[in-house]
Amino acid sequence: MSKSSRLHFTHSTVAFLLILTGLMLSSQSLRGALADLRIYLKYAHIVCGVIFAITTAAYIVPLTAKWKTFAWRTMQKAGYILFAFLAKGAIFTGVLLAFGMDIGAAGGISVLHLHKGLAMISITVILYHSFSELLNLLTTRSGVAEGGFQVDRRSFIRWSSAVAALFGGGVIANWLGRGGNENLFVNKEKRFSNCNQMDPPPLPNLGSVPPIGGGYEGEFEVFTVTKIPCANSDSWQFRLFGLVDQPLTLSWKEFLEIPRKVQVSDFYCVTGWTVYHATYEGILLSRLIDLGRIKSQARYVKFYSSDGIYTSALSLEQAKMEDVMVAVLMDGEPIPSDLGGPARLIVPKMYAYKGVKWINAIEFIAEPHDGYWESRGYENDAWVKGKI
Ligand SMILES: Nc1nc2c(c(=O)[nH]1)N[C@H]1C(S)=C(S)[C@@H](COP(=O)(O)O)O[C@H]1N2
Ligand SMILES: [Mo]
Repeated sequence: MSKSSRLHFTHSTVAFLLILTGLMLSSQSLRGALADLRIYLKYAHIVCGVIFAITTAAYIVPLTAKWKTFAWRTMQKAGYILFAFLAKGAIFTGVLLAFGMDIGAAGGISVLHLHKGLAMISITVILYHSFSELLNLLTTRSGVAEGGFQVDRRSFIRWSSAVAALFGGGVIANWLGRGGNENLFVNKEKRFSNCNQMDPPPLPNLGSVPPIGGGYEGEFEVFTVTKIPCANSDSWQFRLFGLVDQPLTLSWKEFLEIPRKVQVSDFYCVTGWTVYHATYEGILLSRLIDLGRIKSQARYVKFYSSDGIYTSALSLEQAKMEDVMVAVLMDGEPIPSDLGGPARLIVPKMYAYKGVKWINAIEFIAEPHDGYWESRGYENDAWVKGKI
């Protein structure tokens, strides 16, 4: 193998692995199934990204040399420029993601959405490039591509492969979109499903309607590792148990009688998307802790979800932070089941994997507990860091 074809081989293999691990990380339908692998997939994706960046840079010298000597067709040059642009963007956003950095509420678009958008266009370009090169190779080898008539035929093949590539890119984008309810770009019109039947609904306090935060910006991705559970006010319960004087079980009605607070906070997912200034109304966790009348041995608070699988935990000190709450309303409306309603935990200073959706129980414990993602490599102290 020549030096240049070795480079091309490495570059394309790495690009393939990059796309594969990227798709596995962003697929919603595989989120639960791949949970144990997630942290390794993430590292593999980053390592591939670094090699991809190096091999992309390694193209600069041979390409500039070729650029001068060959009378390249404009389209070909445009193709290289486009790909270089996309690669640079994908690498830059990838670096931001790898270091957990955020670009701020720039039109509500998160780094992750930019990264995915660039990746989608790159995949289309790569598919087109591979298709046309492959067909080119096949047709020249069998000798059909020479001669006047065949030139038409070749351009026909090129065009049809372009269409096929676009179609393939579309299918992939659609697959990702459907599986995850994810949008590449902001979609304010989006409505979330709500299968909860809660009677009465929580009455918003002053500040919730109209939301003092002015309504959230950005886009939630509906994340779950299980089927979305649906709640009914007749059977819904909230339990406080563990190291307490007296375990407590609250009905929906009793739960709604506890005073609530309204606050505005940002919502950070560790994978790189953010929702800005959502107005939450909920019961402060410190209030629930007081209600629980905990024993002195209690050092940690463990949270349960009605999905029966997901848990997380905070130290007692963290749980008592003034903005940690079990929210029932967001921007003045009941939190839909898609987003963790009827009640979900909100821990604004930490990544959202602490924000247990469909929360239905709190246990006071003496030893730390590794929750669902924490036992799969995520940090227990999930402080949001690296905000630019
Ligand atoms: N029960 C439950 N809670 C959960 C999760 C989950 O899969 N199940 N995912 C967590 C993660 S990683 C994030 S980013 C947020 C996503 O919240 P959303 O689906 O409302 O956007 O919920 C968190 N709480
Ligand atoms: Mo997350």
